[in-house]
Amino acid sequence: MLKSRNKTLGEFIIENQSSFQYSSGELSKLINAIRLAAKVVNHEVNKAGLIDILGTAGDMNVQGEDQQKLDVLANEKFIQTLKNREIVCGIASEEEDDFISINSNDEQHRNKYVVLIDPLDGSSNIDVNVSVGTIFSIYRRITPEGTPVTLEDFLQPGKNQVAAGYIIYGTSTMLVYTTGDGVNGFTLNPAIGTFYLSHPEMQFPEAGKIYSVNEGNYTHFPQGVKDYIKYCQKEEGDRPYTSRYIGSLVSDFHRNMIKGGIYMYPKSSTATNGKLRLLYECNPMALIAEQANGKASNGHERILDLQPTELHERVPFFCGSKKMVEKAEGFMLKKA
Ligand code: AHM
Ligand code: MG
Repeated sequence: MLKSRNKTLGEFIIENQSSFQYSSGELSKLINAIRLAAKVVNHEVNKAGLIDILGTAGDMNVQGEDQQKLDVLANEKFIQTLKNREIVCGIASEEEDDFISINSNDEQHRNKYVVLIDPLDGSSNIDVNVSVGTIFSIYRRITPEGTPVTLEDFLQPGKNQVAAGYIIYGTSTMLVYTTGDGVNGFTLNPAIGTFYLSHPEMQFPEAGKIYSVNEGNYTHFPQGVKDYIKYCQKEEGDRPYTSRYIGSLVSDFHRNMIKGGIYMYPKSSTATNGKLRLLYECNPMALIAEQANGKASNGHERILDLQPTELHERVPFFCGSKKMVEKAEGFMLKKA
């Protein structure tokens, strides 16, 4: 038996396949495809600093190919990998206006899963060498297998997710995911291109001392949010809390899960539903949060209970250590 700390992601997927309720191997293949695309995108992200040397977006590279923006490239890599392996019946992406239906007439390849993805979140951080991430969410389709997917297959409440995860391209590259049985984190050893289980059974501390919000928007926030921020800053008990905001959801979430904290992207007078997208940003992070003993809310309701109505809809987002999210909700209940 391998020591858990030496386990590779590949070994972990095989070992845990049978514990998954619909175990047919399909979900394992899907996670494997995401693992592969993650390595490809990681390679591209690591070259970002060389863009002026290798050519900027719109330029031709030495092979005579067009240079692409990294978020466009990441989108293509994930979609290509998932399509080529014939393991999903549909894909929705932040980078695509509409969902992509993948039809296969082959009986063997009548796939049940749809994937929703934000291929490169926080991409405005790339130019300044700050961590970015990929977020993914997986559902079983609702419509019958063998027929083309419809919008209904994608507009499922987050509680129906069978798996969700993120990749963080940071000081090291990590893949963190859940299939509904806890959250595990794997770190890439770039020398040999293998992910190792480095963070087994990740858990949000019950309470924390970090709040993450874009305070530049403070004057536009609802009164309840302003009051909660003032509470975080007040000199009392274990406060003031520390303010940390990278502006890259995956990185802010990851730090808060390890150290204890709350991430907030509230609605404001200039953005009535906030900024983040329900289907491929908030839902997957909410599932991971709940599986890691944290909490995710739109300020009043559980994110995972919300019935989506549009592919790219936005939602206010409060996510992190359970006690902190509950406290923030308390302030919003008093003053919406
Ligand atoms: P993006 O999908 O365009 O990258 O936007 C999502 C990102 C999140 O990662 C981050 O938390 C947030 O936008 C930052 O927004 P702001 O600059 O408004 O604070
Ligand atoms: Mg995004």
